[in-house]
Amino acid sequence: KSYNIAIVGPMGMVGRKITSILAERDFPINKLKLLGTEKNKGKKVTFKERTIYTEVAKKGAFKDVDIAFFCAGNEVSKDLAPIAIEEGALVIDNSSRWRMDPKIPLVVPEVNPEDLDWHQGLVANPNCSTIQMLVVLKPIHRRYGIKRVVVSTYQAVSGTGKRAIDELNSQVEDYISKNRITNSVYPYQILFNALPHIDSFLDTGYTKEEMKMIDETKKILGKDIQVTATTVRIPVFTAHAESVNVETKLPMDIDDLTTILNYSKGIKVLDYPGKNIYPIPINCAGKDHVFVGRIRKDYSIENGVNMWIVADNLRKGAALNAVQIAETLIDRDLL
Ligand code: 11C
Repeated sequence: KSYNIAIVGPMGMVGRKITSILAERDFPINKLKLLGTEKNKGKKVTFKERTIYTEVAKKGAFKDVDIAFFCAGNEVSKDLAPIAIEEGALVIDNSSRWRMDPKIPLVVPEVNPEDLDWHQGLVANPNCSTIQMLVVLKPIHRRYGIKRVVVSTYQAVSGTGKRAIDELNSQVEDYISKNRITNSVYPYQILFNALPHIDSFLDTGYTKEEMKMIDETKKILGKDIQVTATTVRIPVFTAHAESVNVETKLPMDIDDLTTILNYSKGIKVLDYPGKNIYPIPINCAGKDHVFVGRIRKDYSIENGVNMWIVADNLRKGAALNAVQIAETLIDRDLL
């Protein structure tokens, strides 16, 4: 069987990635509709030797669509996703608009595929930094029971979008040409810097990105798990890195834990520190796995482990996870 697929926001970074991942994975597609803004109407996109022209995302466009990937931001998801559902499409939404709605499943296929069973027409894709952490936390939680997680992130500029990639590139050029370095996307120069500031600040002093990691982890893994987060932007183009400290209920043997992670779906352990082998963003960009290394006992508490988790934020953190949600829905006969 093959499906009619729509991508809402096809010219953005995640939209383009979804198109290429659908082709790479030979997703069973009958018709692919690329639905963008009025301004981008008629843009030519090549998909598996076919030429597709972008159309406008609007009411009526979803009548022949089985699965619609939304990656055009919160406003578009808020306004258009309910229309798409009404017209018969199953929506997989990359925005944060519907994630915390208790009636909406928030899914990482390796972690909670069973939550797809209660979908009512829309499945939400979690935030990129949450997805990669949860792929690693799930097998730990299943075996040892997680009490608390302390995470600090080192996030790539592509998480902000194309403008931020351009800004880092132009700061590199300005530095080399000895020009004055200017910034507009971030409040400070990002080149040679680290900004403890992703998304906007709330009255509590936390950022929205930090709260996404906390709230989404609780929704997916369990509300009893305590989570605290500090999210930081660094001058890397692709792949987010995370230092994660986990406290468990049961004692962990580090070798056993490493074996469990090695055999878990979607994870690759890279952990030979004596040989300088550990995950780094440059090597993880463009890959599908979540990479974990620097796995070591936390001697400051009874049952604790520290680790370093890296994954491509545009692939597993966004487009790939969304496509895997679609594949899992098909496997579980939930369309
Ligand atoms: C970043 N995590 O790296 C953000 C991007 O809620 O899907 C993704 C925001 C989201 O800036």
